[in-house]
Amino acid sequence: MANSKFEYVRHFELSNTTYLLPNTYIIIRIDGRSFHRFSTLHSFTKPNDPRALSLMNAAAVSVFHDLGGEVVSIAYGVSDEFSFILRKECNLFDRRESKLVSTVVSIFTAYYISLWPKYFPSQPLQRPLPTFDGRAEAEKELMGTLAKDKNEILWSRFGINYNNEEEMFRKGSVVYRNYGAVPESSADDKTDEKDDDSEKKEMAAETKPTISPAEAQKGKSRSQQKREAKKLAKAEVVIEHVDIIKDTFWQKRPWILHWTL
Ligand code: DGT
Ligand code: MG
Ligand code: MG
Ligand code: MG
Ligand code: MG
Repeated sequence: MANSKFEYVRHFELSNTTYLLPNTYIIIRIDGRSFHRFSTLHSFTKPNDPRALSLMNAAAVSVFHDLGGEVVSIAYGVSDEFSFILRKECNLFDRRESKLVSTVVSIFTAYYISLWPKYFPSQPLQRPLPTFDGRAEAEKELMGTLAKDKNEILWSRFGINYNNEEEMFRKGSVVYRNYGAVPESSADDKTDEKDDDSEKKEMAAETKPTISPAEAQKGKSRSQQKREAKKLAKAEVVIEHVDIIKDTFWQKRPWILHWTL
């Protein structure tokens, strides 16, 4: 093709590669393809099927393990969607968007299918098999984005009758590496038994991190920081159903946003 009249084709191939902005969080959002149909076909309970959500969570945990501890910082899931936040410093695939998105979607789908019988022992997987789409966004600030997502999902998509539902249904699922041994579903994260209006207002407000990266690392030498980051990369991956909008979630887990590799 070189030096031929078709050489112009190369131009389009090259311009196809997007490198995501360095030193920003990468958010990879995956979403079940035609899950309206898929959920009916597999008799998911309405509106929330604990088996289906637990399977989503398990597939998300598998993404953490498959990619290793230095890639995904935190993930948030609800319904047929999961958002994976990659660490700012992540340099996997030179931050090429298509490689990152296709890899996460592929890992997630593979585990969703292979783990299916564990969560749906009496419900064989039917065709069309489950598939997911994916897209990437690069974000300077993380918390506002998650707040927006959650706000949108909870209020505009599902309505407001969520105060009486199970934690997993109301709050979605958050997946992260538990470096700091935060007590499971700690009380502060749960104190949100408010009326719909005040909660709605709170969710609409953009939350800002209350600990700066400098503060979180205060008094630590570079080598100490590196040691901690290494330990963090091996820490256990946990699933919680807690409020991620409030500052307390982030204050108690400063390593999620602030620890650098
Ligand atoms: P898409 O994403 O454009 O390919 O199309 P859908 O059909 O996946 O639409 P989407 O993602 O906006 O909505 C998710 C669908 O999945 C929605 O119809 C509800 C269904 N779904 C998700 N989780 C559950 C569940 O736990 N139980 C039931 N019954 N349905 C669920
Ligand atoms: Mg969709
Ligand atoms: Mg979908
Ligand atoms: Mg969806
Ligand atoms: Mg290859």
